[in-house]
Amino acid sequence: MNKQWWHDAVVYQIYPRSFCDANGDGIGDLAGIIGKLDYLQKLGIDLIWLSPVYKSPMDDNGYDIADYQDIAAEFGTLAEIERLIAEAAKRDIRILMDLVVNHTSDEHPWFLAAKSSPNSPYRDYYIWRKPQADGSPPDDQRSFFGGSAWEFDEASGEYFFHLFSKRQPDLNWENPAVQQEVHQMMNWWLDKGIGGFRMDVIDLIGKQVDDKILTNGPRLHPLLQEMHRASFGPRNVLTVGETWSATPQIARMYSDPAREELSMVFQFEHVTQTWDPEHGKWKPRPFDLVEFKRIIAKWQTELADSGWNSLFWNNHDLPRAVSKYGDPGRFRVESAKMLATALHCLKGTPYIYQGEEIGMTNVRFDSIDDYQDIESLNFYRERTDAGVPHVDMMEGIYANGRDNARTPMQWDDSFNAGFSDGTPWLKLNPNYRQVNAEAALADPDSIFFHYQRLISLRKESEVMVYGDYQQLLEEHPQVFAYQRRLGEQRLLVLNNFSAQPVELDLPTELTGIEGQGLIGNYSLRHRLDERVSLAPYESFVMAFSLTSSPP
Ligand code: ISL
Ligand code: CA
Repeated sequence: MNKQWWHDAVVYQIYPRSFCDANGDGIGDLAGIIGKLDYLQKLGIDLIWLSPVYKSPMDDNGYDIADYQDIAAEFGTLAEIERLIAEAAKRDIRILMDLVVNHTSDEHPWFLAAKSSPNSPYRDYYIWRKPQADGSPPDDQRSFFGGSAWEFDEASGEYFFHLFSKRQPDLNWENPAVQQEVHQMMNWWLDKGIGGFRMDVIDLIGKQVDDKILTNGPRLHPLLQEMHRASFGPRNVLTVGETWSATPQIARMYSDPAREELSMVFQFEHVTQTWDPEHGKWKPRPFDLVEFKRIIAKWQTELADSGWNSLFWNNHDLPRAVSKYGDPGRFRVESAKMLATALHCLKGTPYIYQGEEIGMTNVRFDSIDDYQDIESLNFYRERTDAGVPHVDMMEGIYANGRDNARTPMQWDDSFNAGFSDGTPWLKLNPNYRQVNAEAALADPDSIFFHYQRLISLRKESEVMVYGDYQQLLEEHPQVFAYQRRLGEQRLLVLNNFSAQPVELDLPTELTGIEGQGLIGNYSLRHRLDERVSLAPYESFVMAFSLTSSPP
């Protein structure tokens, strides 16, 4: 495998609205992020994925872009993002911009022009279709945010297509002018010295609406190859696509370097595993560790030789890792560290979502009025109108609503957790008095320093970056165990995913092994006996070499 600089990199995702508010208007901003770069440098990360900061009416918190080459006033200015790029570079941190090009905002000048007249050269930048004979939408395609994917435009008597909110019209990627505009815009950002792009719902750009093909359309990979050629290809940056529909085979198409598409993609199989197969995220089902292990093993082995994995527990759309997969109560600290170890020792590029490094948890607000997320609010309205009881909807929102990830970052135990001097745009999680960055930095044994150690291990350990993956104890209902192997080098990673202690009989080839304890959330282990006992959520990593420690 050809080595790439991002193979041993760790990415930290910032949701700017919720990170740090420097001017007291209740909304996080670029100046706030710049003020926290020393904190991120201390953590040791290499890149920041910045969720969108572009000019936007904020119908979907910036995932509705009105100008790709300007910054929303509430976040700052172009001069400030240039300062962020430069200040980050001083600390060896690069910025990944969020590329949202499946759709724009309905306030983007392209859409305003498109809407102004069917003869506008911009009309064909979007997807317009005539109504059916009875005036109804062209088909029954639903939007991911509820309701029809078709919105009627009175002036022209046609419908336009939107897979997200009706204020996020989908771009028409079959139009070469759209492709060129996007490539130019990407180059404009690349010229500013950014580290690459995270590509929002990129698997949708090859859609063919008349044939009801949305994801993985026939033009998807050619479009990405064209994008690679026309923009980032020669720049040596990191590109990661958000691809809900990827199978390992498809992920190899995106990320096999020989195909010249992307560095890697986010796959979501382990996420949707916890959703109801029929009703989706609003009807969660319990986490099944054995199934989870099967999914991870599949991705680890199928992308072993060509392609590259990205590794994540959570992001700005998903619930907090420790609430979903660990124990947000009694074993919050232990389980947060265990989850970190389990993920960071896999092969791929790890992503940390802001607050994960201090073990932030999901939130439970009583009233729907305390929620802001368009997806949660639309679904709440739609389903309660259809008779679903309030309490049932709230259970779905508590488990999987996007605002879980978006409550303000908890910096300290002072007013508003040090996030803002004003009124935060979204209420805080009340646990900020205990769970905050200041407390974490004051405690050498904190989750923060556990992440710091995992990140620095990645820089030191070749087997952690390039070793192959070998699943152990496949059917064990509580323990996630695996080995990484590179030449004679081995990493053994054991994680108890439960609040119950476990007595483990290791495979004979592992018993009696002596090595070096690299990290642990209870203690370091340098030797394995026949039986290994793991405390609640205990996890440890041992490095050994086949030559120095014959079985
Ligand atoms: O989590 C989701 C699946 O139900 C959706 O909330 C989400 O819309 C989907 O993951 C796609 O996400 C991306 O595109 C959206 C934006 O709202 C998300 O924040 C973004 O990550 C539209 O741009
Ligand atoms: Ca602000």
